[in-house]
Amino acid sequence: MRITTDHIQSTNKPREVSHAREFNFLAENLEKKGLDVEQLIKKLQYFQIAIPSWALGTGGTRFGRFSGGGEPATLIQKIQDIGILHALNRSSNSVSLHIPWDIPQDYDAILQTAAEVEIGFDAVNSNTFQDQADQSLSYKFGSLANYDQNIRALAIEHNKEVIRIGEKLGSKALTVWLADGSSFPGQHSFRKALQSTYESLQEIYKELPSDWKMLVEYKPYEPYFYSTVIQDWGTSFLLANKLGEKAYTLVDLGHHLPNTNIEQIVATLMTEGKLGGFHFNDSKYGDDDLTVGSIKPYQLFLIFNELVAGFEETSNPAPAWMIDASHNLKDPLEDLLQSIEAIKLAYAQALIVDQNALHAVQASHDVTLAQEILQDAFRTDLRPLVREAIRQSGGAISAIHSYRELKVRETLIKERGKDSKASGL
Ligand code: LRH
Ligand code: MN
Repeated sequence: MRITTDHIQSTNKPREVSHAREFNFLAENLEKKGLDVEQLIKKLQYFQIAIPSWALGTGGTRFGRFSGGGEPATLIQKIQDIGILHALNRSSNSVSLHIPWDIPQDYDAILQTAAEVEIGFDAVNSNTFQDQADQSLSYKFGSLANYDQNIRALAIEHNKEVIRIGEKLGSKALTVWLADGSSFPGQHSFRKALQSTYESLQEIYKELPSDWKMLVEYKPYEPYFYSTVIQDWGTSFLLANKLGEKAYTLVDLGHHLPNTNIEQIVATLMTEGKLGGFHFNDSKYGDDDLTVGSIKPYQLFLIFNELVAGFEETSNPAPAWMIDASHNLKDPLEDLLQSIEAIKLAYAQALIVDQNALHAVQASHDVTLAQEILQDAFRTDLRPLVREAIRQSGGAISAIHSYRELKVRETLIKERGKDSKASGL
């Protein structure tokens, strides 16, 4: 199914008057505060979020998976589905592939389909947390950290293969998330596992093209439940520093122990110029991979407040903006549309924070006014601004409503059947 401009215009029509009234009222108030609404709109339009190729089908847990039908069974269909998202919200112009879940078969067809729906290729992800059917050696006890040099070599070669695949698609970054760890005290040597991981990453780093980045993703636990080699931002940062200037830390919002101050981690990494990217999602307990902003929208705002200030005050390069979620209950495309809107809203709220006023009250220890400045931005309903930025880009005023009124899922089920399954989590 292709979403056309006619589709967008027909579903926008009944909303244009109420949207224009809401937007004009908001724009007037923002200009009264000295904000440049046109510039805000440009920044929001420029902000694009990559869609994970592994989250276009229904996700599940060990307790079950309840598929919704019409899922993309091929990489071509996945790119077409991302094309549907991008046509609706003009905010998701790239895909982040996971290898081998999404090994391109026909590069020309993939690149042609992607070009037709204006989709590019963001970071490619390696996978040494699962054994492939024809794999001779197992990653059961680790990959880049494995005691067995042959298993480490196999995992290193896989990461080099993923870089080669990414190069053919125009990707510029490799994301390395290692499940490697232990589930029982004494199972492995923490120091040996870290040293082996570093040496293995060095081998992969040597293979990186000059204009590529390596994004080192950390996670405290799962699938191992006693230790993870790259368990926290400090370990990822340590490795990225030792590896070199092309290596950075990737922050997956779900990869933090309860009550971790993630916005402070973001600020620290930006101070060091080592914040490489995000996997946006939300969570209540563990790595729940829920819809972005569905549980902790204030934390998401505080993270973007550090990002906006950090862009002004540090030389950290623009990070990779990616979603990493799993859709166990919602229609995957609706879930992604909601996540993207939540990310753009948090960015918009951070853009209207008066950073100079905030610095002034911080310097004068006026703690009360500091909170007033932040919460005034957080409590300003900026949805009309985000919608206007999308509308001016040719997108839907309300992506979710247009998605439903255009009966996209029903059409995909007709085209692909109720039982088509997407590869991935
Ligand atoms: C690990 C993770 C990682 C991906 C996987 C799909 O929990 O966040 O980013 O490789 O999910
Ligand atoms: Mn992730």
